[in-house]
Amino acid sequence: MYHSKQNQENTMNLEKFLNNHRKRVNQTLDQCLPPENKEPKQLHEAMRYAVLNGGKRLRPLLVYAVGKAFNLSPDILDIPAASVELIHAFSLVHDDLPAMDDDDLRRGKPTCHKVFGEAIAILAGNALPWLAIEILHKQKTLKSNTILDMISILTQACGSLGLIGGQALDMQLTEKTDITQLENIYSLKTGALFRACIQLGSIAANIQDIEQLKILNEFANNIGLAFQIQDDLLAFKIHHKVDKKITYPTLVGIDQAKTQAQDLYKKAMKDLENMKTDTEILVSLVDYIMQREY
Ligand code: GRG
Repeated sequence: MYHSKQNQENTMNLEKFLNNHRKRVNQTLDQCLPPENKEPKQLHEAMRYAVLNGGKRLRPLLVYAVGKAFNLSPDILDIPAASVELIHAFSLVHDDLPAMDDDDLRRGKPTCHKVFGEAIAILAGNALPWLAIEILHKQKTLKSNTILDMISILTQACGSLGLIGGQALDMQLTEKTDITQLENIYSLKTGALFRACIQLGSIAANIQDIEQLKILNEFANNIGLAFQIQDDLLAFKIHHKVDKKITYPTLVGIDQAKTQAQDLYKKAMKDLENMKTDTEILVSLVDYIMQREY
């Protein structure tokens, strides 16, 4: 009885959190992206299309959820949360290009290059991380040192030792790739941005406790890897076949991949139990991410 009432309450709290914070980040993104009627109009239209065409906003939600665990007011995190989403949007635009995954659809709509052509899509993707840095630099709420740290976190997460490097390694995958190598690629291509989200939240809250920061980093590693394995599994479910590409399920089989994703999510939950703060929303968010169907 108590448990079901508690679960109901947690679900309501999560729903409220998702709605409020998605609205916040969408508004911030809308405000910080250049308007479509400003030259170069087509480029700006493509940037806005790539960012504002839906998306679950999981990375910004993670930033806000970490902030909430440390009692931070969300307005402090609007710009950091938006900046990480801009980088994510860049990675998706480029990932969809013919030279990469060559996808026609993203979030159920034609990909950026299908609508605007390859050249504009490349430029729109290129412009987004620069905008992320610019909005962080311009914002007035956080201290300059905090902003510099945030810029450093994002540039590292984005660069050749982060998601771009992970993508480069991903393109060199062969049948000889083993699971350790694949996990390393996932840790860069997907995990780097998840780690950045957690770091943005904890830096904004000025958390110095090394133990707590270590736990949060471990938490980010666990959900980052679990999320990418789940993404592989969802791609399999949608296409009813294991992709030609080497992914987690192609290396270990569907059942083993499912077990591994579940184990990682459980580890992430355990990490949260070891935090000294109120992680209720983070727990519910992990639960929500675990159950996602797209
Ligand atoms: C600079 C040429 C060049 C490439 C950029 C493309 C790239 C580097 C990195 C790709 C990273 C990538 C696409 C990783 C996959 C991560 C992933 C599972 C994305 C889907 O995330 P969701 O489900 O998407 O959060 P939504 O649509 O909800 O935002």
